[in-house]
Amino acid sequence: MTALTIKKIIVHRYPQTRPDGGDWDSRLLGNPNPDIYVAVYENKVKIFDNPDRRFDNATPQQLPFAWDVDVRIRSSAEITVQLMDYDVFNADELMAGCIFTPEKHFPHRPEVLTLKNIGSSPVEIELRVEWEN
Ligand SMILES: [Ca+2]
Ligand SMILES: [Ca+2]
Repeated sequence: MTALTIKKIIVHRYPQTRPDGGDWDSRLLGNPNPDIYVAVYENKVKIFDNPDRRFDNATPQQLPFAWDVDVRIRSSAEITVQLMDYDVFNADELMAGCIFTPEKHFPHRPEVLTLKNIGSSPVEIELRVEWEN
């Protein structure tokens, strides 16, 4: 089995509003800006998240957001990286997600994987990884 380990996750761009243009959080409850953390799924099974290490009330001026992590994934698996908005009174919200299969989309095994999703939920996430033989 070929595998790689995500060592760092860096967010360079995130959707600043919901797809409908609304705020991620209610201004009535305080700050409208999202509280950002990441989640990683391998073949639709969640294998990592870090809500305790979120960036509260995030603004674009604070970019990039970076976390040191240690998440081992299979290169043949479908990997989903999600940006999440931590919420207190309801379920956390999915802000944006990127789906890729390492060996298919990065066959030359770079140490930096750039994930982008442009459109109604623009996002750019950089993964620093270590490949195994
Ligand atoms: Ca919210
Ligand atoms: Ca929130």
